[in-house]
Amino acid sequence: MLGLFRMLIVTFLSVFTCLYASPLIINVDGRSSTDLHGNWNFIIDPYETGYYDYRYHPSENGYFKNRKPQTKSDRVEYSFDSEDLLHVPGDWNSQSEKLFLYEGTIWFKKSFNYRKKPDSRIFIYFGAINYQAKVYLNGEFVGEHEGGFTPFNSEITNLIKEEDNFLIVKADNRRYREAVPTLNTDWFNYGGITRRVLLVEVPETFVRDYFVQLDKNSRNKISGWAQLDGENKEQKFHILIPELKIDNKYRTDRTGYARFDVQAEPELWSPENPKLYNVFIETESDTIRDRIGFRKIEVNGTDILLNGKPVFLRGISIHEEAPFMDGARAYAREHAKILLNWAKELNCNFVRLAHYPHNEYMTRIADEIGLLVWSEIPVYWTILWENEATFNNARLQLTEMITRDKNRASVILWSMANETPVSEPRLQFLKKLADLARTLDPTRLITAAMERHYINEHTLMIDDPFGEYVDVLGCNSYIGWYDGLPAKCDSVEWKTIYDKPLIMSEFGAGALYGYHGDKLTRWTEEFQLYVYGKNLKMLQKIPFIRGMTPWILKDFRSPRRPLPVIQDFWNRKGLVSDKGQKKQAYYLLKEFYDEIIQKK
Ligand code: GCB
Repeated sequence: MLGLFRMLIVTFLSVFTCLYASPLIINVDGRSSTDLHGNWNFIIDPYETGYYDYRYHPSENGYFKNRKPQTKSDRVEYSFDSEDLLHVPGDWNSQSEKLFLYEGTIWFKKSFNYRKKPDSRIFIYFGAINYQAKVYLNGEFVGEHEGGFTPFNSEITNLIKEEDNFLIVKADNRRYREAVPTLNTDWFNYGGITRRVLLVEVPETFVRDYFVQLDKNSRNKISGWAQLDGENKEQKFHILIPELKIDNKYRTDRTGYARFDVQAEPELWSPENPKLYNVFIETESDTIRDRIGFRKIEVNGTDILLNGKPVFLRGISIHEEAPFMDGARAYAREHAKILLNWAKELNCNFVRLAHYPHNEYMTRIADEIGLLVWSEIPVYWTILWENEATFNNARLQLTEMITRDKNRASVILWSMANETPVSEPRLQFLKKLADLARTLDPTRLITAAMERHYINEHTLMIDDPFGEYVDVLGCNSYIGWYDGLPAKCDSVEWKTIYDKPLIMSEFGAGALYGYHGDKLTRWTEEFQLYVYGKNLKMLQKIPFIRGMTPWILKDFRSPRRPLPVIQDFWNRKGLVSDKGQKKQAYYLLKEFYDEIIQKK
């Protein structure tokens, strides 16, 4: 019955969400694939001339046809064959000065040859394109997607040739009011094919998706499901975990779906012991391997329990920007490694991946090196709560985030929103998202970064009505930066109406690395240090606090931050500068976290 219910939901979601793309394939690392990385041709198209005709109707002969003059008299007013190239994956803003602030459409083209096995199927997979994408192969439309931070794929089995394929992608990063995020954010709107592009080759019937996690209610049981895709849906399959001597046999139903429960006593995953197991799902036609950790996350009153024991989340917030690149969207495994190792060095056991789903490299590496993860969707600030298309888009991004990362032990929290103003339509919107998240993944906790308000001069109250629907309260607060001076922290008391744990999901202050002065001179490292010192003292007095993710690991680009010399379009709240230099507050937080570790 449950299986049927789930199937109906998944079918509904995939029809609804993937109207113009195929249902998402997970664990692309575990499959046979070829990347299309390298230099791509491109055309900048601010008026979308390559898409609309002069009556603003979609044109049948857009740039995706890649037409070439056949005779010397032919008129073709575009060409991909310029010397200018853009590297994929990568944002365009950081690759060309003239594209630095560009928001609009760019057409990309890549030519390739590909020899596929006779009976296999081929999908074109994009890790992310910001923000809207249309994809064409050999002149034919194959899929489209909206949302800048989640993957999608389209089947191209019947279109791909052995030679002279041309893949054309229209990427459009214009911001608009109904979008998720909406027009105003505090991060840089990097455009383009920002994550990897793969040709994924799978057998005719393959394991498209699966969920393999420790059962919510038992430590000795691994529960989950698998979903096949293809003609031959009813198959025998095995779950194999060789290290645990598990080889259990099951059978999928006529929809290709099967649930399973496996009795097992795995060594539990934790930041101190990030144990991962090889897990194989082997069907009659396909075998997929993943590296999966097993752990339990739950709440009890104001405690967060990891594997049954209370845990304090020593965290830091991170934007997905490449270190040492003068502002660029991170796209490589190496970038993820550097960012997460900085967090490790800071004595963190937890990271908040703000304000959108990060590259899969981040959650994979977090699994490997032992960092707990808060993952969120860009439902940020002033979303249009009453607009159906906006809700559908948020729902799609949430679904894709959970679909991709639901087997990562590191991920413990799905966050629904950041600093969204309280209202009834917003409450309904977020409630529906939280319900969906729990349906898609009953094993993890739900949170959101909420606001708080003063009930008198010295008392801050967390009573956001959405607090009722989360497992863990998140709260952003900037006492000493936007709210008074640092000493104000001494007199502030925190209260909540909820019996739930709190993660202080943001606090911080801007400082230019190397700029010094006394502790009351804004933008100095000393001022930032002072803000941290006072906040850390205040936070220790909150009886229900169980974690924090100060804002933020590294300075990041933001068009909201124009102050010359100091900001120059950088948000300077990083503990590490854009060039990787550590500011004074970095060491204070590191020491603070070390003391927590020592006290354990
Ligand atoms: C916030 C936002 C974050 C901003 C930060 C700031 O509350 O959640 O996205 O970047 O403040 O620096 O003002």
